[in-house]
Amino acid sequence: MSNLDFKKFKPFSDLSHGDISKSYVSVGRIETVKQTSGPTLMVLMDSTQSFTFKAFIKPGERAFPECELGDVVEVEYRVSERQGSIEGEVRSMKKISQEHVADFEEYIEKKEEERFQAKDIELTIQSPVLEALKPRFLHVASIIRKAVAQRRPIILRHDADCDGYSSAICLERAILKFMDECTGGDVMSRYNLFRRAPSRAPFYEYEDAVKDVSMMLKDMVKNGAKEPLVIVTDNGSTNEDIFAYKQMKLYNCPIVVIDHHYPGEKDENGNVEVDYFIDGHINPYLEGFDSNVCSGMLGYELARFIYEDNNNSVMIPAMAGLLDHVDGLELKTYVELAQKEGYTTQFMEKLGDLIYLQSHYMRFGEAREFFDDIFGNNLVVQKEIVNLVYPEIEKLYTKTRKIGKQYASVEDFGPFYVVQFDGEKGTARGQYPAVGKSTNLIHAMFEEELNKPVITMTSGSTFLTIRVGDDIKGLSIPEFCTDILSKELSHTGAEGGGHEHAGSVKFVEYAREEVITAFINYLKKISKLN
Ligand SMILES: [Mn+2]
Repeated sequence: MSNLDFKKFKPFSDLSHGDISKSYVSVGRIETVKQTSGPTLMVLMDSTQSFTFKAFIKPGERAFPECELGDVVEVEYRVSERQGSIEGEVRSMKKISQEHVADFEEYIEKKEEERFQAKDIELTIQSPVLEALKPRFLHVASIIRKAVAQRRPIILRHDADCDGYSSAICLERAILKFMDECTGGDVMSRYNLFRRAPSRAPFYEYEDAVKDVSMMLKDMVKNGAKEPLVIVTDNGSTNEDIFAYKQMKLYNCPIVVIDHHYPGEKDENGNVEVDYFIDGHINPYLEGFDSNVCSGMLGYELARFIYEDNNNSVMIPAMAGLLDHVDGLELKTYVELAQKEGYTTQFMEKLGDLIYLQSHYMRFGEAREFFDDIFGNNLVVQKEIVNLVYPEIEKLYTKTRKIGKQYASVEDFGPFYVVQFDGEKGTARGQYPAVGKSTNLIHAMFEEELNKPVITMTSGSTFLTIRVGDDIKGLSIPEFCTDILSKELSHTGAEGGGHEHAGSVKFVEYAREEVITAFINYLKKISKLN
């Protein structure tokens, strides 16, 4: 048995527009087969990259049916142009002999390994947190690069706030850049193999996973795609995400997480609970730090390990940190670097606020090109959209504050004030700002006006949203949920959580008064501690 000499075949990465009309022979594995109403489209991959071929017998008829998905074939073709890209017009195609398939697999695997391994590069800033996370950056970047190199579809899930978008856009750009390198710049691959989707709940919800699975299965049947890699950012580290992970794992999807929310304590194996369901995890808590290095910063650094030359501006991690209200050395450094590039703190805060508004209107939509522009692909749009939209946002905020001032009730609890606002009577459904943001605005307004700390409660028939002033001690919303709601009021269907001083609770409509009374009683206890 002789070894197949791969050197005599034309590597796909060598093909360029200069080869148009020339004929070659190559060997590759069939990665995609798509039957159109005209020709059969096939994507082949060799040790260098993937390349699209067009084979035609009759309109709508599958060409070379003996060559199936996953087969390694020898293909004779002529290079032609289609919409600015190049592709191969197949003259003949045949499966290579069984003994040579093993050679090919071995050869391609070795080459792939070299290609997808992330390079150990420097971080953009000096930070003990990021330095401690470096092995995790390398591990997760290699998983992502491998998926791209192997034409595995990618679903990028993220929180729908500024930090979540910031992290996701940084990753999206790096992934698409590396994908271009792997496909020779094929535009369709960017849309067939990559999808970004915001999650409305502050975690990867089961509803999201069901949508992802149904799209994935369609893609597998229709386009012969592999199971997708799921990337979750600015969400994903907490127990609430596990149900959705279990759904994706039923189909063997690899999953990686980039987050800065508290993931729970490590067990005796050094794992947090979600670690048993995912393949890679970046979170400052895992190395003994806290949430002050936010997802936008983690995504910005990780993007460089995926593809170093990725067009991300240092303005993005700075803006993410400002809007997520984090503090520390990293925020300070990124903001200084962004200022050197001409971005003022004020501009970044406005732009970040604008992302909340766009996200609100976009709901589940990807809006890839639009967000790419807002994040600086088009610097004129980035600048002008702030001038265009921010005055409108300010009007909406002023309106909300006035409504809050008129209708909210303020009660003196001794060491602090309790502000109560009806979120259903005081905000308009579907309009910006919604309840969460309105609560922030009203809370900030009363904090500024009153001479003691403030707790703001916005309630509706099925929810209670809470904001607590920094100086108030002993109060924890997650603790209220676990100790009081789930123990004493489990019949209300109440469920909730969040951070210590900002969170929300959902319950059935019958239970509104009960839950509010329980929280007021909890506050009375807290008032004695302050
Ligand atoms: Mn965040």
